[in-house]
Amino acid sequence: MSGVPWPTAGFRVRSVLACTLGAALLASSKPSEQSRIGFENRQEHSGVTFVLNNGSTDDKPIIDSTLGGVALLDYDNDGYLDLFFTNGASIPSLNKSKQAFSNRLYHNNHDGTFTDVTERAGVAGEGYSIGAAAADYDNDGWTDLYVTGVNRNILYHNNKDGTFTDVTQKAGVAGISDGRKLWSVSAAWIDYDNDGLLDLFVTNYLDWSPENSRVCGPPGKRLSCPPSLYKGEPNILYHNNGDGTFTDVSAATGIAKCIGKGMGVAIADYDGDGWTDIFVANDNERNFLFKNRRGQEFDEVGVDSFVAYTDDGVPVSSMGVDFRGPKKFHDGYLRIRHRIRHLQDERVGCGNL
Ligand SMILES: [Ca+2]
Ligand SMILES: [Ca+2]
Ligand SMILES: [Ca+2]
Ligand SMILES: [Ca+2]
Repeated sequence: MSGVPWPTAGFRVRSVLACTLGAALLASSKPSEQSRIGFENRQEHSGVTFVLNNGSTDDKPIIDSTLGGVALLDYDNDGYLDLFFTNGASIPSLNKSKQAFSNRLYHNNHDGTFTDVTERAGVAGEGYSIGAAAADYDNDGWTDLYVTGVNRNILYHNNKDGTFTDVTQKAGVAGISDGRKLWSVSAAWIDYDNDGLLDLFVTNYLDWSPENSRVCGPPGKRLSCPPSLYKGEPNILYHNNGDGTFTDVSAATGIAKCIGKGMGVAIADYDGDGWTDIFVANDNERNFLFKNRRGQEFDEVGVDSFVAYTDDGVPVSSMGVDFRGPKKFHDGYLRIRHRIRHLQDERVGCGNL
């Protein structure tokens, strides 16, 4: 697309690249006002030296293909977004046994450069980290940080002085369900009950451990095994109690009964009823759309809303997700209504994937 001369080739662009429909229409209607957005790779001189290290081994365990995560947050309230990266760990120990596995926080210097402040901030992390989500969960005006991972989830409280404190245990958001740490991938801060306090939704992926790790392909030519070889997991919803602690309300709200292979999560009030809903992108399983019932419980309505499957009626390897353009979503899923309808009689309930 970058080589297309836009005003003269606008029609061709629209024909080939449906994803750029809006931009192409703009180009054809107001060619003189079109904008060109260009990007320049400035990493080399930015001071951002982070290198992702998945700690993979010759057996290619499936965890090595699911990181890493990044969060943009203004942790020091100077008006400039700072950068946080998650990183892997040794396998099979799942420990950050060397600095190359450290998560990293970079302070934005306001001049296009960044300074690594990980050690001072105290956010190098533990375990095999995957994702991150930043928000001010205690409404003190300073953005806090939640890190997901295979064997360790961490909630960092912002101390307002450039440092963070690991408050995971006190807060009760370790990602443990029925005494077992689930492999967490993504997280979203959401005030699902409209009480003014951000609650925490965590997606969980596969029932993987170093002990049950499968191998695929011949020795010396191992490939990452497909997720179908592992059981899925329930997601977790934590209610913010307002005193620095959270309560796991996954069962009480109906979230826990839906077993999937959760990767990405997006939140929005898609039906405009004033209660924020949750979409979970499941890897090679049907996606979940959790409709919020007035902050009390959730109904999983993915199939009924035509967002569980593709327009071919099959699940795909859903990973990243975002809400955008309600009219576009509506039109798109109306088109697939008839293809999905036949599945409704056969569909399985949550917990039976
Ligand atoms: Ca900042
Ligand atoms: Ca805070
Ligand atoms: Ca809340
Ligand atoms: Ca809603």
